[in-house]
Amino acid sequence: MTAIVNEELHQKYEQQGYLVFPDVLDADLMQEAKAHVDWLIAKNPHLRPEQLHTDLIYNDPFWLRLVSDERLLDIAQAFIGPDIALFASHYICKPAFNGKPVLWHQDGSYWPLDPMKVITLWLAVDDSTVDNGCLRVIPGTQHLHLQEMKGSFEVENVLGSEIEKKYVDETKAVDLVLKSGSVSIHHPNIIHGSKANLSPHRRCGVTIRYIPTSTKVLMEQRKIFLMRGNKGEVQNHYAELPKFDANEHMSFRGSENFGK
Ligand SMILES: O=C(O)CCC(=O)C(=O)O
Repeated sequence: MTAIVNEELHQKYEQQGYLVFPDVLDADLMQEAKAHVDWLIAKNPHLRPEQLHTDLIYNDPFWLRLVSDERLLDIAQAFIGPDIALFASHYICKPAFNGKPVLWHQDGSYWPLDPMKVITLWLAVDDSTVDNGCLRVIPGTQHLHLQEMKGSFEVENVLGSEIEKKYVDETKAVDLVLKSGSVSIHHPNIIHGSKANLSPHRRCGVTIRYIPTSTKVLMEQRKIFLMRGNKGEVQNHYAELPKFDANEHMSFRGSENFGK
């Protein structure tokens, strides 16, 4: 379903710093995404499933096919305009019974972007519920300036850092309960996180960070992908799409033609 982003939704995003778009991607594609997560986990036994991070995307046609989906780009375009690059993407897959929490943080504090124009789409791969550790946001905190995140290791957690507790009023937190294939978006300054997964159900979501190509990535070694529109004037480093190789990559619908 193509999401319609009207003026009312834009205003809501301005006020809350997040939005939810139900049923964006179809069940067939989500089946492929689930198979992809299983494939990635099997291929990377040295990584925790919460840590299937951006480094892996450069040689992964299915991952790139997923984040280039026009339905996702249409949502991104409504917030950052028609010239779109992918800056980062990360599967945060919390296994049943011992999935780690993500402590409260602001994304923008970790990112070398100038200006900090970026939209995160969070795509539910599995159904994401209160029990299995869905994403939680504190509406309105997108108006807080970016703070320095502090190292935090008291409890095992995905990022190893968090925002100082004085900025967090957990009583205002909203749980983003999403069915597989649904999407939430959030602002780079909003305070958000998620609890541990102690339930018998896996909770996997993929973060997708899109920037307008007018945003400069201040990190020499980071290559980004042009997803839609033009590269424009700003000198960023662009990666080519990998060509599908059946010996190396996960097969998916249309994979034979990917990158050709
Ligand atoms: O998936 C999660 O639980 C946390 C995601 C997150 O922190 C993000 O999208 O920035």
